[in-house]
Amino acid sequence: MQISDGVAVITVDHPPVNAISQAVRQGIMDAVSAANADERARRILICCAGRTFMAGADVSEFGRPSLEPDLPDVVAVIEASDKPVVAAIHGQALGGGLEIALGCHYRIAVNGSRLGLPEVKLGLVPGAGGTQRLPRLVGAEKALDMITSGAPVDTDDALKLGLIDQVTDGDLLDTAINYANCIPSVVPEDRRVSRRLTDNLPPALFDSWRKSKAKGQRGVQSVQACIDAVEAACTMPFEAGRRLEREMFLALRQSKQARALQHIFFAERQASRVIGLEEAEARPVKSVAVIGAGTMGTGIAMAFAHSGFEVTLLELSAEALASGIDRIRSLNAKSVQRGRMSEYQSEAMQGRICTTNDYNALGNMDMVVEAVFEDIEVKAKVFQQLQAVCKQDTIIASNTSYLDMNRLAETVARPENVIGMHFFSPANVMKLVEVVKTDYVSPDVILTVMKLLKTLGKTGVVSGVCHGFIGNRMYQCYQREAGLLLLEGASPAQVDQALYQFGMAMGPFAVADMSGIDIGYLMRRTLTAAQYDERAFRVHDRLVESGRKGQKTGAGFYRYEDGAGAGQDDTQVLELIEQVAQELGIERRSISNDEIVERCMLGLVNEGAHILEEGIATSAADIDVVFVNGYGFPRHLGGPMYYAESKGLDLVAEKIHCLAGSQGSRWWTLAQAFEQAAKRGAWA
Ligand code: 3H9
Repeated sequence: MQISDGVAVITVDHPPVNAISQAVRQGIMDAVSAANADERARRILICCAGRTFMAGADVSEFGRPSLEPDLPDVVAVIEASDKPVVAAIHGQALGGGLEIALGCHYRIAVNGSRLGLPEVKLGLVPGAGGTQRLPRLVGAEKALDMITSGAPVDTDDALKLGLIDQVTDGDLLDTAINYANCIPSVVPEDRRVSRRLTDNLPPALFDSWRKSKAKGQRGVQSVQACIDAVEAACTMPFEAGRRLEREMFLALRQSKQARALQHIFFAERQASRVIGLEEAEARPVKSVAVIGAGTMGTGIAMAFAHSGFEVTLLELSAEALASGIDRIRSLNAKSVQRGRMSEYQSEAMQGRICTTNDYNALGNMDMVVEAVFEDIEVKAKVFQQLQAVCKQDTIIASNTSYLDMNRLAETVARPENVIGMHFFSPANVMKLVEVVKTDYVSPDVILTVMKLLKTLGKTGVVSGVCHGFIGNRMYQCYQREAGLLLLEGASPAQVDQALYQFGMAMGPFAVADMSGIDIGYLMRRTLTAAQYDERAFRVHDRLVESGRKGQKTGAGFYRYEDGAGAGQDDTQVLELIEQVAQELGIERRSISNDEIVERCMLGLVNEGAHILEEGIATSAADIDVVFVNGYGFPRHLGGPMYYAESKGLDLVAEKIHCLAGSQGSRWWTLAQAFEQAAKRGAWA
């Protein structure tokens, strides 16, 4: 603590994000007491060193016994301070960080800071008074929105809501000290937020939030607990509400869901720290081009432009280019309509995308991402044209979902500049990108791409080269089991429902209809019989061959009437399934939903273990990140590998042995990595 111009400045300095560890809690508590006792100080300021205000409680402490002082007590000491306390916020004030700021009597923030209570995303309720103080400051409905979504607000909104008192573009410390010297020297009663009254909202309103969140954040316990806690703020005195919040926090902290969500939180961060890049140096990327104005190309161009990059979109056909630009305009218009973007942001973003049909315009590009048709010959031709015009060190990335990136890299003179980037559709929305590491790629290129993805707000996961990389290779095994279950007696609706109830965003047949069954059909034409189980996909293939390609043709596994999004069961499909089962001599039987979920999960996990053994994925946690961010796997179950570990790897391995007995060993051989992990009880 330092005294500056009559203000006791308490600076938290705990890199990288000032997470509120035991030492930080103790330090703040002691410093507030010392400042109150120090005659030189008339006011107190809490600020942070480094890149951000406190980003929350130290999540790595959650698995261990609690250490005093507890955060709620620290916040109570701040709020009870006789001398006025000002929080000076920059970067992010999240979770416990915002709760500390709510305990302060005044809040000032640097323009562009973000404030929020993201605990729900970690399977928790805010545990240091956030659910009780926020409704008293910004109103119960806004608090419900912020706490159940976990989404932060920016300084414009925070000011409008009364969450902060002032925004500054200047030097935070100077401005905050001046501000502190202008506030009353005695804390006005309503500046202690816990003393304020809350809104008197009707119970029906909380019930309607419960219902709507039960749909939107299906199966996530912490969301419902957050609503209960905010309701308590509206119906109970502060102290009773705070005690209830604390009980909920402590109970949820032990929950399986919280552990799974925290696993994914750390796994996502670990995925970006790629082993072997310690000596690498990232190349500067200022100019970017995207080849191909189809759905993927335009989505990728939007992702770059959205993050402030100037993008050149190349397409040879004027017609395709025009329709690509139309697509960008209409997607932006929808975002503006939904309030996700302002008119101004949309215009500015579109203004950053320029178009060309001439490869010579790409001479100065630092990076080019090709997103043309998924065919190695077509892509190789694009690579030839690129190497003729690009600089020596231009990074050439290929957006591919399964092609052999080593072969593609071999088609150019500088394969060290070539990398795979498997974006997921829609590429401007989906966070996951598999970064495909060829045998030739330079570590500098991998590092550059991983850093770039972070700038784009994406989660990159490095994958080795194999057909389908991590995600699609595993997903094919999941689809295989779903396909076989149809033949053995289930219907598409039963399989989809069982997996939806398990928590998947959509069932595999609804997904196939949505993305087009013909995509998998064309991809399978590139495989040999040994690479997949033809039986499992025979119904898919027959549907495509009869013109039923999914939603786009009005029929696939389901029938879609008048363009309706939700499909209807179709007796023709059920008959086709029975016919194919008969052809293959598969006897149909009654199948339980539990068996459906188990078979599909085992299919995923068994392949995941082979992928680990072959070194295609660096860790089981990386696989989890792929499935949670790219395939609609429920985040609160932590990803397929974590899910298997939580069930007991020895039990899961035993089930795979049993399946090898009943289904044959072709797809059910246990990887050695699995045998070893089962003995350890953990993947690593
Ligand atoms: C809470 O507050 C509970 C309270 O209500 C009640 C308590 C009683 N703890 O993401 P980055 C690490 S719950 C520990 O790459 P960015 C992270 O692992 C908490 N470590 O940076 C990484 O380590 P490494 C509520 C944390 O700039 C490094 O910091 N708060 C924590 O892209 C850099 O992280 C949250 O949920 C933490 N709380 O993003 C906020 N946070 O370098 C969680 C980060 O070894 N954090 N680390 O891999 C975030 O959302 C982002 O980290 C943030 C910075 C936006 C802050």
